[in-house]
Amino acid sequence: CQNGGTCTNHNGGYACVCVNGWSGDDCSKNIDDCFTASCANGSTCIDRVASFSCICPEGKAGLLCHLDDACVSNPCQKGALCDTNPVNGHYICTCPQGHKGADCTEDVDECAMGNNPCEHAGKCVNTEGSFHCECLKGYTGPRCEMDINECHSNPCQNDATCLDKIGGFTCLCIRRNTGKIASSTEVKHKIAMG
Ligand SMILES: [Ca+2]
Ligand SMILES: [Ca+2]
Repeated sequence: CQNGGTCTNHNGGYACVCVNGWSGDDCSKNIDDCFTASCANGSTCIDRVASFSCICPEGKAGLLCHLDDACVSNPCQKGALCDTNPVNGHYICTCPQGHKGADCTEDVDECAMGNNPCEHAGKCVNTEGSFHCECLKGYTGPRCEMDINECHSNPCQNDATCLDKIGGFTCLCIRRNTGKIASSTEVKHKIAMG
């Protein structure tokens, strides 16, 4: 007996008791479930073991393709994905980032979600479908995540070493007479003192 059928001994032979979905003397015949299936007109029936599937034509949905596909009217906005509920034919929108709501028409206020998405105390500004950050002096990047390198333009003169700070820089000058390192503020101070 094939496909999980139960074999029973008989006088001079055997009999198979088949599990659901199979038939024949040795249970090798897959019952054509499409024969009695109720796939709606225009759909294609696929026979399985003790079951069947209906492949729906464009515009139809549901297990039996008997429902109108609500996604046909493009109810999901802003480039959202539309799926059809197989039980009731209603649409389900999967919204892209930045939008929410049943039809994805509502803006997500990223600035009101708790944690500030902008780093280093940058100011979060909500926009339709997105947001942006206004960074404090010295920071840049979409999330103010980068410390601007103010030494990048080589602002220090006479081979002094530039020390990047937040929103500024300091020049470390080697004083020729002592060999000691002085910072730019110290140098300015000395100049002011004469
Ligand atoms: Ca937004
Ligand atoms: Ca800096």
